[in-house]
Amino acid sequence: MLRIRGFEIHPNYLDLSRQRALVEEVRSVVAQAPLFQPITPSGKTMSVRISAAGEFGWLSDRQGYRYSSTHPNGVAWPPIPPLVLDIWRDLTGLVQQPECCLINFYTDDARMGLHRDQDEAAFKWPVLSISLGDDALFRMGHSERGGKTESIWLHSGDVVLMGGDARLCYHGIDRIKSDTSPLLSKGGRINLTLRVVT
Ligand code: MD6
Ligand code: FE
Repeated sequence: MLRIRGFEIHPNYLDLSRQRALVEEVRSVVAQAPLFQPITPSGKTMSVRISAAGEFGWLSDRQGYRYSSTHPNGVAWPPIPPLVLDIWRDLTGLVQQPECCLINFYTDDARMGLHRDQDEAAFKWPVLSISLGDDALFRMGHSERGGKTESIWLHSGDVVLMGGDARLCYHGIDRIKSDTSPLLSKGGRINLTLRVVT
């Protein structure tokens, strides 16, 4: 485990067979709750495609960023898959279960601008993030905008726990390096983030 400013990074936490099993679970979720490309409140189309599992999914549209108990198509989100819940329990040690598993899918040219995860009702719970597929350059900043940032490459099977001091720090994905993982046959990257929402 390495710690960068309160971000707890667990390189290669998941071996290849667990990564493959997780991808199957994600495929089953997106078969029920299709990936969609959200629009930011300012009207820009996000470059990632997203979906979710759990009681709540996160989404964005012209009305703003928020959690919703249904997919934009009106259907409830599928439950959070068991292997995903196992990782949450093992790494957080919490009895409290996550209420949202957000799924981000990145093609080669997708990115995620610097942001804080701040749409939840309370910030005492950590956010846990799982990387699958191609490498991604993850940038970490401070609790306010500006200042020096630090970046690391996240690889398939890496897990990041963002709690305590890091919980409200800015972070983002600058770029994806194509063809760096054989996990997804068509390439790209899947990121799962688990949160307690209410
Ligand atoms: C990503 N991750 O890795 C984007 N959020 O694709 C996040 O936005 C994130 O990695 C909260 C905690 C950890 C994260
Ligand atoms: Fe985030």
